[in-house]
Amino acid sequence: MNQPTMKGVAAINAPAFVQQQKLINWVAEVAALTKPAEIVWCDGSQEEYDRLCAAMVAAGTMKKLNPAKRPNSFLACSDPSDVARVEDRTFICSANKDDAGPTNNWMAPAEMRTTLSGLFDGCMQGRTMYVVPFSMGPLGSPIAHIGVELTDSPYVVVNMRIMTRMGRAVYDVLGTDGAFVPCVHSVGAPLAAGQQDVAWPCNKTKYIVHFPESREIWSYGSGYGGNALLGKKCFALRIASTMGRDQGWLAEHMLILGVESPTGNKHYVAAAFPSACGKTNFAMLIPPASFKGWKVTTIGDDIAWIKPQVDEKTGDVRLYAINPEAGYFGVAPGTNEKTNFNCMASMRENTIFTNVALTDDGDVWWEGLSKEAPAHLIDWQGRDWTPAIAKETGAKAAHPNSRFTVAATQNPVIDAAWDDPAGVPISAFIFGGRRSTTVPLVTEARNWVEGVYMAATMGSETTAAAVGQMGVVRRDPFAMLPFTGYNVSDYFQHWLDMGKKIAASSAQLPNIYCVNWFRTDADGKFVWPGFGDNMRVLKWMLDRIENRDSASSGIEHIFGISPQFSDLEWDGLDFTQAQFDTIISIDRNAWLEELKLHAELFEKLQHHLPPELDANRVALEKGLSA
Ligand code: SAT
Ligand code: MN
Repeated sequence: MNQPTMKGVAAINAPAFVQQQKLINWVAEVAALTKPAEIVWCDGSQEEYDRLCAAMVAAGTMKKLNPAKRPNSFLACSDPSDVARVEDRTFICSANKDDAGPTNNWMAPAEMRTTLSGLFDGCMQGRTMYVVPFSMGPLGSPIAHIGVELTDSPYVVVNMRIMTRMGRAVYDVLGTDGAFVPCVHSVGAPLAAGQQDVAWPCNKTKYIVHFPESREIWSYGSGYGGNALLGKKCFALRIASTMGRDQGWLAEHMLILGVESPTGNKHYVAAAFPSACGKTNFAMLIPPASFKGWKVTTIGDDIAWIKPQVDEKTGDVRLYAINPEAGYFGVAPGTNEKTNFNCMASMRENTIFTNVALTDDGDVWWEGLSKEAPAHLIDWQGRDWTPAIAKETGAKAAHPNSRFTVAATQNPVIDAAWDDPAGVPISAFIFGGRRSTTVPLVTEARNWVEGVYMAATMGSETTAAAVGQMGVVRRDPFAMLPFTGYNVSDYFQHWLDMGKKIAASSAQLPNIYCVNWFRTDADGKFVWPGFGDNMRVLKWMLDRIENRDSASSGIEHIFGISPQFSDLEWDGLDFTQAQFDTIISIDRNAWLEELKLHAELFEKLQHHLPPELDANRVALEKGLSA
C-alpha cells in the first residue's frame, strides 16, 4: 500500500483499541482522498449514540419525538430526491462482465475506480468522517463476517449501531490481522468554509458500487437505507453472495422464523420475498386465537446467511442460518396494532423513524397506522397535512417507503436462539412474490430442482422500496434480482450444487415452497386475509415436514403439491371452499402465458443457465399443453 499523504488531516490518531495497522492505513488513505475536517473512531457506546442524535437534532436532520409518547425516539426526514434504493445506479464491478451477469449494471473496475477517485476527491470536506466497525452476525460466530464503514453521515452511524453489532468489541475480533470488508460512504456534499449545511445532505449523482473480487463497497450521493447502511444489501447480500459462492454457503434475502407446535415440535424456516412484501410481518406473525399453543418467533426479518455444517456423528450436512443483522429497517405504512402487533411493540421506544409524518403532540403517524387520520399532521416533507388536503391532492403524510429502525432485542417474540453463533437448522425454504393472479396460495416442490425452478422464476409486482414504476410484474429470482453480486445463472447453479452436496450426505434436504398471499378478486380486493392467518399455511407446511412420506395432506398437480380445502385448519376464520378455489386454482391459459415469461427470462439468462432448469420449464409446458 502506498504511504498516504495526509492533506487535510493532521494525523491518523487511532485509539489504542484499534490494533490493526492495515485498517489504520486504509482509513488514512480514504481520509487523504476525501479530506474530512475530522475523523471520529466510533466505539458504539450509548453515550456516542446520544451525542450524535443530539447533534443531528441541533442541525435539523432529526426531530426528537415527545418522550412521553415515544421515549428516546427520533424522526428524520430525507431530501425528497433521496427516498429509496437506486437500482439503476447500483454497479457490480467484477473483472469480467460475464461475472456480473445480465441482471446487474456492470462497469470495468479500472474505469469505475477512475470515476470514484474523481467523485470522492474532497467529498468529505468540512465534514466528519466516522469510522464504523461492525459485525454481520453474532460477534465471533463462524458464520459471521466483519465490515468497517467510513461515512460522513451521522445518520448512518446511529442507524448502523441499531442494525449491526457495532463498536469497540469488533476491534477485538479483528485483532491485528483479521479480515474485514472495507465500505466507503459519502453523501457527496462537501462543505466550504463557513457554508451552512442542509438538513439532509445528498447529491443528485449517485453510485452504489461493489467490487466483488476485492470485496469492497463504495457508495456516493445517497444517505438513505440500503444505499447508505452498507452492512445491509451491499455487504450482507451483494458481497456476501459472492463470498458464499466462493466458500460454499448462501447469503439470501430471507427472513428466518421459528415455529413451534403445542406439543413442542420446533422448526425453523427461511422465507424470501421481494422488498416491502411483508417479510417483517411474516417474521413476527401472531397465530390466530384458534391456534392455541402455537408459537412463532423471529430470528431475522430480511437477510439470512446459511452455511452447511457437518454433523460429526452422522456425517449428515444440514443448513444452519444466522441473521447477520441486529435490527429491523422496516416499512412503516400499513403497520398497525392489528397487522403487526409485535412490530408496533418493538417500536414503542428507542426508534429512529425516517420519512413518516409528525403529529401535533410530537409522535409519528403513517398511512394505515389508524383507521382515521389525525386532523392535522406535518408530512414527511415538512408541509401541513390534513385529511382534506390529502383528499384533494392525494398527498401522502408518510412516504410509501418510510421506515423505522429498531433493535431486534425490542421484538417481544425474538427467538431465544437469535443471537446463537451456531445458527439454527433450516427445515424449509419459502419463496413468495406479490402476484394478483396466476400463482396459487401455496405449492410444495417435489424435489430440489423443482424448488430451485420455482424460486428462479419468481415474479412480483414492484413496490416503493426501489425507485421506479410501481406495480408492474418483474421477474425477481429468489427475491434477489437487485442483490445477487454475481451472474444470477451461476447463482442458480450454486443453489443446485448446495442441494447435491446435502443429498450426497444422505441428509434430508429442506422442503421448498412457493407462496402467494396477494391474489385478488374481480374487484381487485385481496382474497386471502394474510398476516396472522398465514399461520394456516405454515401449519400445513409443518405437517408436511413432519410427515414427509405420508401422502395424507395435499394433492399433487403439475407444479407440485398443494393443500386441498380440507387440509388447512379453518377454525376461527370464515373462508369458503369457493374462496379457497379462487386462490389455489391453476388457470391453464394464464400459466401458458406465464411460462412464456419464464422462457423469456431464461433466454436472457442463457449464459451458464443450468440445463436442469430449462428442462423443467419444457416439461411444464408439455404438461400444460397436453
Ligand atoms: O432500503 S433497503 O434496501 O435497506 C430496504 C429494502 O429495500 O428492503
Ligand atoms: Mn429487504
